[in-house]
Order: sequence, then C-alpha cells, then structure tokens
Amino acid sequence: MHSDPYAPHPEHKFSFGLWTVGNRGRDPFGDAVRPPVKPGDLVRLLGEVGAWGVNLHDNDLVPIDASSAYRNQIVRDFKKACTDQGVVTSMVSANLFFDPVFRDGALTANDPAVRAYALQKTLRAMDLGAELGAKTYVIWGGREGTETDACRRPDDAVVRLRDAVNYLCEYNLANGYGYRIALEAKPNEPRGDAYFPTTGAYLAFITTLAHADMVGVNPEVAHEHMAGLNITHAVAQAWEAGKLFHIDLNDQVIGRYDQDFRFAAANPKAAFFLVKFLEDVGYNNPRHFDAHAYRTEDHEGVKDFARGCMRSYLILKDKAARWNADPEIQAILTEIERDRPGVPIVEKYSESHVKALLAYSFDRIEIGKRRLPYERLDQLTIDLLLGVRDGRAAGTTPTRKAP
Ligand code: GCO
Ligand code: MN
Ligand code: MN
Repeated sequence: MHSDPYAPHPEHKFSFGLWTVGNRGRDPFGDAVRPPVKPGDLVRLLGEVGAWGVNLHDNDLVPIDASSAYRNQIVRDFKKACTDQGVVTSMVSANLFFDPVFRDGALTANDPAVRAYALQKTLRAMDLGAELGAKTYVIWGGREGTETDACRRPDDAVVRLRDAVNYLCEYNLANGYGYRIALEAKPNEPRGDAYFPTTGAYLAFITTLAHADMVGVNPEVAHEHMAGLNITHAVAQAWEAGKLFHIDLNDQVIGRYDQDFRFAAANPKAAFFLVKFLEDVGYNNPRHFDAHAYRTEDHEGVKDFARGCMRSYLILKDKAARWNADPEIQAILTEIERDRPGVPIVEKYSESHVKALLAYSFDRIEIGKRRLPYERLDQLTIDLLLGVRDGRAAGTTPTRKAP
C-alpha cells in the first residue's frame, strides 16, 4: 500500500477559517454562487480533507443579533462537531468590518460609541474563543483606514488602536485566557488606505504597547504581495523578532484585486522560499490558509481547493529538504561566504576590534573579484522546482546549516 507523501497530518497544523471554506463566491460584481453551509458541516469538510484546525470570526458562528441562549446552543453544537471530527479551534477574531456600524472604522472610528461597541464585541469574541479552546486571537483592522484623510489625523488612529490593544491585553490577563494576540496588516481593501499597511508597520507599533510580549503578527502572503513586497522578507523579520505568532497562507498576483487564491497558485517560486524559510527555522505555530476556491467551483471544488493548499505546502516542503541536501547548491552557498584569513572581526564592537579594523588594509579589487554564481544557483532552484532535478545525492548530507 502506498501512503501519500503529501498527505496532511495534525503536526503540520494546517487550519482554515470558516469564512474560507465557507466562502460563497460573492464579489463586488456578482452574487453568491455557492449555497450557505452550516459551521458544523464546514468542520466536517475540514475533517474529511485532513485539516488540523478551524478558525472563525465571532459572526461566522454566532449571528450578530443572537440571544445568549441561542448563542450557547450554537457553541455547544459547534464544539461537538469539532470533537467528532478531531478538529481544534485554533484562532478566533471579531468581525469588525461587515456591519454598517463599522463603515468609518471600528477601534479607530471617530464616534466614541463605535469604538466602545467594537471593543465590547472584541471582548465577547475573546470569551467565545476561550470557550472553544483557541490560543491565538487575530486583530485584522479591515475598516481601520480612510478614503479621505480629511476625516481624522492619522496619528489619532495610531493612539486609538494602541489604547484598544492595551485594553485587550489587560482583559486577556484578567481572565487568564492565555491568548497570543496577532496583528494582521493589509495595505488596502476594503478601505482605500489602511493605517497599518504592512507587517513591518505592526512590528514597530508592537514595541510601543504596554504588553508587547503578548502581541505578535499574522503576516499574509497576499497582503504583502498587494503592497508589492516580498512576503518571505516580512516573515523573516517577524520571526527574528520572536513575533511570528500565526501566518495566513494564500496567493495573489501583484497589482491585482484582493484575490485570495489557493496557496502557491500564482507565485510558486515565492511560495517555495516562504515554505523553505518556515521549515528551516522550525516554525511551529498554525499554518492557516486564508484563501477561497475560485468562484467557478461548487462544494466538491471547495474540497479540491482545501486539499490543494495543503498539498502544495507539503510538496514545497519536500523540495526545500531536497534543496538543502543538494550538493551543488550547498557547494555554492559555502563558497559565497567563505572566510578570508586575516580579515578583522566585525560581529562585535570592542576597543581592540575597532583598532584592528581601522588598521587593516583591504585589497578592494581582489575582494570584488569573488564569483557570485547566482544565475547557476537560481537555475538549480528552478530545475528542482520544475521537477527535472532530484536535489538529493545518494549518501549526501548537508555540509552547512540551512541559510
Ligand atoms: C482579508 C483578511 C481576513 C482576515 C480575517 C481574520 O483580506 O479579508 O485576510 O481574511 O485574515 O478577517 O482576521
Ligand atoms: Mn486577506
Ligand atoms: Mn488574512
């Protein structure tokens, strides 16, 4: 019997939002093409395709006007569906973008009552998630932005969001929820301009919070691509800062509308470097596919979409292992950073180091002659990705740590 080497397992921590597999294919020009599916049935779909976790906004599960008795019934049924399917609730969030009350923003809106309502809704979403066992709380400021900057000073929005996140951290502590709060940036859509357009902007913001240790980021492939940026660079900076709490995997052609394509569907090479990075560093938080099936698909197609996200991740993970074990690739990597005897140490400042550095005479011309065979290196990568290079040589182990 052959077991599928690209089959998902719980240790991969693959998760999907109710809004992703439940997406009905509505877009600004056309109505829904798929019938609504109940949350319990979406969990069954996730169990069937082999996902580990489910994520939700409060109102993906509980209607915005539900009575508390109805809410409790829904939560009970949902918990049962999760237990039956062996699917965990991984992440929760509050929907602060759909209802008309949030048309001017939520936590940064001008009307103090809107801000207070948004905060109350978030506290209740945190209660809901805690009841379901979620450990990650995501804040995506869908409506926190503008079409015209005449409406408020942008630094007021920064202050309002800081006050709100500080408040939520206190609530998290007071209730012993143990959430890790992850901030998700997006440059635009649905607003003309969002206040925290990139992961880098949030990384800077986090350092100004009262409980900075509790707060990290949730970078999304499509969002960095929409801004024309390199997702792997953003993720690497977050990782290095100890802030990569969660990740939204999908795909997006730069310069297009907010596409939310299946992971690796549009830019497989960029997806490869991202997966390779996550695997090289040992990222072990949830891997969330925040995407949806093409509008042309039906319910079966939604399963193809979900399976495809996970399968592409695992194929790229296998390619990354091959890349790391490829002797020719590794030889190039070793050569391009080979030490040169006698060159002064620059990693750490000290009086003697600086003296040695200032006294050293560099042969600039000679140094500049080292070959940097990146054409060859990139082509080897392409050969490997396109399947004409195996990447592993028999009996070969990597000679250096993964870069
Ligand atoms: C988007 C966002 C959302 C968020 C979600 C969780 O572009 O709409 O990516 O899908 O991730 O609201 O907070
Ligand atoms: Mn998105
Ligand atoms: Mn997202």
